[in-house]
Amino acid sequence: MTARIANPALAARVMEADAAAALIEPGNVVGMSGFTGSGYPKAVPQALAARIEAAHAAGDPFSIKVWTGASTGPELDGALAKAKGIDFRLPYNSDPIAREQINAGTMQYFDMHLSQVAPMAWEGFLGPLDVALVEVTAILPDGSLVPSSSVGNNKTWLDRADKVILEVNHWQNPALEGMHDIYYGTALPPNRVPIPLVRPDDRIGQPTLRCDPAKVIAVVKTDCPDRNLPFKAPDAAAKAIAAHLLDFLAQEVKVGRLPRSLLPLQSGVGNIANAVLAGLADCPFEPMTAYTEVLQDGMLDLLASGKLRMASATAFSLSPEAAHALNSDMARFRDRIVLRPQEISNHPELIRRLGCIAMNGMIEADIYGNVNSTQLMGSRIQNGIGGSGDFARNAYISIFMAPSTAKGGAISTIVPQVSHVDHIDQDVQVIVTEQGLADLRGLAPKQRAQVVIEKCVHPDYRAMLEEYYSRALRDSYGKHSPSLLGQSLAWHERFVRTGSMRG
Ligand code: 0RQ
Repeated sequence: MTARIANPALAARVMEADAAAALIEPGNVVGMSGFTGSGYPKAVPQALAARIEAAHAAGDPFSIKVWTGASTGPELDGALAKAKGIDFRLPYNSDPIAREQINAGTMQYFDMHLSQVAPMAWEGFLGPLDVALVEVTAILPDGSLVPSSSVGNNKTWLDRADKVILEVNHWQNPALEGMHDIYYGTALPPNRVPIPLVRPDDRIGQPTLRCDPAKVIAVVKTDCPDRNLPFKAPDAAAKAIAAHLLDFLAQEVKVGRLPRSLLPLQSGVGNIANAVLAGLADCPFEPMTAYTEVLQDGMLDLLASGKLRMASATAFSLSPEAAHALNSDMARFRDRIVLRPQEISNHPELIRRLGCIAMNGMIEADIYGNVNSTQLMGSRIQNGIGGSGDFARNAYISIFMAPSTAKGGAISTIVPQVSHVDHIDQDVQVIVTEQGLADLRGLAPKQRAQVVIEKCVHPDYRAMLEEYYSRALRDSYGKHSPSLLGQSLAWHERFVRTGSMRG
């Protein structure tokens, strides 16, 4: 078996990764495939990194601008960042080397809502795109492309780029063919029309990506696994957060605010999200659906057990074991999974219409329910906003969760004021820590503060927070959302100075 390249014109453009990388020029903007560690190109970025390193060794400047779907893997972001080859990056990153360079101020990073990347590219706001570098599963006889384990922004990169380089990855399961739904009905205003999706399972497009063969300058064969990272077993805090959240959902069903099958689930990445999904396996909700951006292990387990009827996403983000389970039983899962472009998986219109239950991690929240998802101590990027804003603002219920402390207790994640705001209080309805769950729906600021302090803060920080809040109630300039401007960020300032928020 070898990579499936059934179009003769494209088969004639097969070359080694080094030769393909030589076609990318210094300063090029390269739109790459890849979303949460799946479906990203693996060979050409590494060959390009080697070329960049050689150029630097010879004293020549060489860097590129990288656009992707979301996070990729060490062969892409890691290799290119290590070579100091990326001077600008969008829209989401979790690579540690790239993160270090962003925080050192040597890489520019445009952290965007994931639903907005493709529209902004079409609108011309991001500038021209020189090269699309996209991993696919196969090339069909008519030159159309079977997408890989993520769709992300590939449709837009292939359409917008002047030149296209394809990696055909033989490692990807051929049975992925037919799982994708690529919608070509988007248009720019004033010609935009409603997107005809009313159920999470609706298929509104075609299973393959279109690509003008005349633009394809190279095709590279690969046989490389995705970056499948193991999940940590949920710790006590993750289990407690999951338990609070599942109780809340059960109560919502009981009082009739949610149907017994819940509403389409959106779940963020990470161990807490995975613990919540694991907890859902033992709940009476069924048959559930998911309209989300990533399918992680917990979702796959729910699909396998039948609790989850179907799942719509833009990418997989699986542990090695789950990737193996999926690949060895693809036929069973294929008809119940739809992978879509991220402008559709994360589309505000669709999230609002479907009534998603959004469950995302956070860095910190304040007493009024503003949430910081991205920046440690207000200035160091962790990953990026990703899809959390797309879902939070438009969800039926928008939930954020985190342990109540970080860094061994030196940081309280419930603070007087967040050091950076990603999600304003109006977009945050429920906050959960291992201490408890704050249901903020319908509450005014001072009512919200009371519930957050009572339910979510760690006991080590409760007295400090109560003390701050009572001073704010007394001395604040306004009494709508009492705040002491000179003191509300003092906890963060103390951590930066001393290594602990504790007084
Ligand atoms: O640092 O790695 O040095 O120990 O931040 O924290 O606890 O590992 O968090 O993996 O659950 O991710 C918000 C980042 C949480 C994630 C965030 C430190 C902590 C650790 C990471 P170390 P954890 P998780 C769908 C939705 C935005 C995108 C999103 C995220 C590190 O959920 O990226 O939601 N969300 N997308 O020690 C200082 C605090 C801290 C703190 C934690 N208050 N102050 N440091 N840390 N809290 C998916 C996509 O969009 C693709």
